[in-house]
This record gives sequence, structure tokens and C-alpha cells, in this order.
Amino acid sequence: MTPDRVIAHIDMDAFFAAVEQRDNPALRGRPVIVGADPKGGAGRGVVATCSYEARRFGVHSAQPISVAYKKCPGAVFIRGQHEKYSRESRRIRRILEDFTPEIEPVSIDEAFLDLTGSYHFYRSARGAAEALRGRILRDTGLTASVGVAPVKFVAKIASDLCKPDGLLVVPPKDVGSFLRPLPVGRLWGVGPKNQAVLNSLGISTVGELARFSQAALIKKMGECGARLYQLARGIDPRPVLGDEDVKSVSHEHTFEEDQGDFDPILKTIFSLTEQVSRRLRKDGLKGRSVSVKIRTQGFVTRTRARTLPCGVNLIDDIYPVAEDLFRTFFRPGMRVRLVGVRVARFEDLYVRDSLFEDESRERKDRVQTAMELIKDKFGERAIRRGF
Ligand code: TTP
Ligand code: MG
Repeated sequence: MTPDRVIAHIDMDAFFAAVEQRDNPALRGRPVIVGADPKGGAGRGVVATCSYEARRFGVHSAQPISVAYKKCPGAVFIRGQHEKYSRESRRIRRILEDFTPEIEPVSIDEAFLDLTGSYHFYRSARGAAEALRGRILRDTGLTASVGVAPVKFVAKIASDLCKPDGLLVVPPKDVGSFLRPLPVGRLWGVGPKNQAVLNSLGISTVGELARFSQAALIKKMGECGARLYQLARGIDPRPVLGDEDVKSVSHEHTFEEDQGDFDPILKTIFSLTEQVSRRLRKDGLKGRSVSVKIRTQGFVTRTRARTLPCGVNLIDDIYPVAEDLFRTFFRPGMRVRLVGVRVARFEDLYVRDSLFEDESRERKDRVQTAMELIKDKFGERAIRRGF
């Protein structure tokens, strides 16, 4: 048996708002909302984040700023300075590097750390995590919450549960009892859709999920069912991926003339998806993040990304996401110069070689393989999909 790993998940508390409160003592202890201009309640746009003082009024990330204004008109509203937060993020990253070289950044204020090889310098996993939190507070004046567990997803849930300014260590022997009472929605990859399926099976907690057989879950939910069976048992062999593992495959197309019509752009996105999918499959990779990039006439470049519960490499899995992302930023009258499709955050081998792929996916896989073989042999134009 391999020894237990020690994985930490660190997430800064109310990150943008905390930086603002640190830099302006008059804001400390007050509700602070970072995001769009509320314009006296008529503003458009959303809340990026808010201080815990503002959360007590029901304000939260991604809420329309007009709603936040209604809930907490006395808050200090700040537009925010992204560059400042990125600088802070880089500073925190350097502190993490003093603890372990095995760091997987997840977002601007969040990362996984593999402390298996280094925690003993601090006597215990708890000691290492306490030292890390202390060092961040001393050097940056900001608080971080840290969860520690033998696997990634449990560490992440732990850091969420102990927020703000918390530390929660879940030792290997306690993983089962820690997970059982949690709502299934807490599990990695369970969104509203999967949650509805699980609820219809009478499953609302992880403990209830753990009572189902693997075969039953696969039958109901395919590959995700297999994953959930494992997660319910605290099994999550995903390694902490370093920067060099977080590579991506992408393709871009620049139009000869700026495009203002939906259909030709979607066709291009489809063909870019085909190319990305092919590259991924040739290299035996699956990625969990799909992103679309557009550049408009004025050379404004925008990207939108979505993280998926499972790694994907099939056209049928990538394209609907890419199309959906594109629809979120396409407006009538927009002239598009360039589009790009990218798949990143590659899965580890365990997922890549999953034995539990459902049948329909297996069939799609075979169809796509056949098409690719024909294209390899007879060229790109030899075969096309029927739409
Ligand atoms: P989070 O870690 O999700 O939120 P947070 O750090 O503000 O609060 P906490 O972790 O204590 O719950 O996101 C980190 C930063 O990313 C956040 O400070 C602002 C930014 N962000 C957005 O701009 N929009 C969003 O919808 C979210 C969720 C975050
Ligand atoms: Mg945070």
C-alpha cells in the first residue's frame, strides 16, 4: 500500500475585498463590495466579491450589483484593481514555494499543495498548515483558510468549511465520517443537474450515496457515476499538478474579413474543436477546462472558460460547451476577427484510462476514431459530419 498523501488546499478569504480593507484601514470591519458601479441601485454588472461583513446582508459573488445595493446600501462599493490582486497572488505563490515545489494553482487566490514530502519539517500536517497561514498573514496582512486531507477533493471541502481564517485537518482515518453527513452537492463535479438525478434516487447525503453499488451508479449516470462511487468513499487519486502539467491544446482562426454572422463563426468553432479534439486524442489526453477566445474588430480579446466535472476529448463533449461559451459574448453588431478553442487542465492517467466510460461515449469514441483514420488517409475533406 502506498503511504497516505498530505494535501493542502489553500483559499484566501474574501480575497479582493480583503486586499482593499488591508490597504485602507477605514474599510476594516465594514461591508465592502468589490465589483460593478451600483449607480445608486441602477447599475448593471455583478459583485466580484465582498467582505464577510457584507455577506451577513446576503451579498455574494456573481450577484447583480443592483441586488447587492438593495440588500446593503450602506456598503462601501469599490470597482477594484485587478493588477493589484494579481500582484498579491504572485506574492502568495512565492510564499507557497517555500513550503513545497508541488503547487497546483487553481485560481487567483486558490491552490493545492502536496505536502507529503515536506510536512515533517513542521512536525505534523497541522503544524505545516499553521506555519503556512502564519507566514501569509505576516507577509501580506491577509488571512487564508486551509484544508488538509489525504486527497484533493476532501482538502478543498475542508478549506471551504473552515472559512474564514480557518484550518481544518481531516486525517485519513476520519475521511469517511467527515464525508458521510455532507450534502452530495459538496462533491466534486456534482452540479444542479447531477444533484437532481441523485435526489431522484433518494440520495441527498454522501453517506446515502455510498450505499449505492458501483454498477447502479454507472447505469444511472455513466462515467460520472463511477467517479461519484469513488468520491463517496474518499477515493480521489488525482495528483497535485505542477505548472508544467497544466498545458493546453488550442487552435485559432483569423478571418480574412471580420465576421458579423453567427453561423460561419459557429462553423469555424466546430472545425477548431475538431482539430483540438484530434490533437488531444492523438496525445492520449483529456482536459477539464474548455475555453473560447474571440478578438473583435477593435482588437479587444476576450476569453471565457468553463471547468467540467470530467476530462473531455471528444468533439461531442467539447463543441456544445464551446458554442455555449461563444453565445455568452456574441452580440448583434459585433464584428469578429479571430476565434480560438482551447482545452486545458489535463487529467491524470487514472481518468484517461477510466474503465467506466459509458457505452454511448464508447460508441462516439469509435465513430470519431473511424473518421480520423479516414481523414489521415484521404485528407481533411474526405469525410464530413452530416450537419
Ligand atoms: P473566491 O475564492 O471564490 O472568493 P473570495 O476569496 O472573495 O471569498 P472566500 O474564498 O472567502 O469565500 O474568489 C477569489 C476572488 O476571485 C474573489 O475575491 C473575487 C474573484 N471572483 C470574481 O471576480 N467573480 C466571481 O464570481 C468569484 C466567485 C470570484
Ligand atoms: Mg477565496
